[in-house]
Order: sequence, then C-alpha cells, then structure tokens
Amino acid sequence: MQRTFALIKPDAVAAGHQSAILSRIQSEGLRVVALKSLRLSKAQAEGFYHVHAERPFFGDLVTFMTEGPIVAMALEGEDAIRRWRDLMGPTDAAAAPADTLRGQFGTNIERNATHGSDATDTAAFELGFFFSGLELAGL
Ligand code: 3AN
Repeated sequence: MQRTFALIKPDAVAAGHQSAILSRIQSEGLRVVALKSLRLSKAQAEGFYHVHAERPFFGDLVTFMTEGPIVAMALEGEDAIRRWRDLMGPTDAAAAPADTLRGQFGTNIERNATHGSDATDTAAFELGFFFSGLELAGL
C-alpha cells in the first residue's frame, strides 16, 4: 500500500469538476483517506512549490494556485503515486490524452486541473504540508 498527495487545482474547482474527478478516483480503485477544501495564501503556495522557486513560471504558478479554492486529498492504494499520475496525464494539458484528467479538464501547461506527487519523498512532504498526523491516521 502506498499513499500519495493529490490536488484539484483552482481552474477545475471553479469549473465544478470536483465530483467528476472524485468519481474517476474511486472508479480507478484509489481510496480517499483524507480530503479538504481550502484557499491557499501566497506564502502557502510559495512554500508548497518551493522546489520551483527559481523557475521562470514560479510567479504565475503562485498567482494561479491562489486564485480560488482547491481540494487537497490523500489517496491510498497499491502503486498509488504512479496510478494517480497516470490518471492525471502529462503536465501539459493541451497535449494530454483525452481520457486523462488533464486532457479532459485542463487547459494548458499551467492550468492543468490536478496535481500529484512524483515520488515517495515528495508525497511525504506534500501530505505533511496539507494534513496533520491525526487526519492521516486512517479511516
Ligand atoms: P507536474 O505537476 O506534472 O509534476 P511539475 O511539478 O513539473 O509538473 O510542475 C508543477 C506545476 O508547475 C505544474 N503542474 C504546472 O501547473 C506548472 N508548470 C510546470 N511547467 C510549467 C511551464 N513550463 N510553464 C508554466 N507552468 C508550468
């Protein structure tokens, strides 16, 4: 069993795609261990994306991620990190296959509907960034 961190980004929340995305998660057999809706402050978004601080798109990314509410989730399942990334599709939503979440609900490389951890160490950081130990204790 593995856990990963998943986000529904402001573009997909504003467009009302939360329930469609949750439905895909459940039909793929990933378990939602924890879930919360919130709006990030600028400092929180900068902290979450600190690994991208030197990238040219960092400012725009932070502006996008703070423009409205997001849905944060802890997902659990066998090989959950890879399975959630496969379900999301590639970063650039414009080039993502139509049967992926980014292909279906995203717009471009920035406004790409969802986020998922890319490895076990980033999953641990990102889960801990959004959820307390109590919230992750398991249902
Ligand atoms: P992924 O989310 O697929 O792991 P990362 O971690 O490389 O992709 O990028 C984090 C986020 O930064 C992306 N989800 C996207 O919103 C944004 N991003 C990545 N590359 C670019 C880019 N070249 N231009 C604009 N935004 C980008």
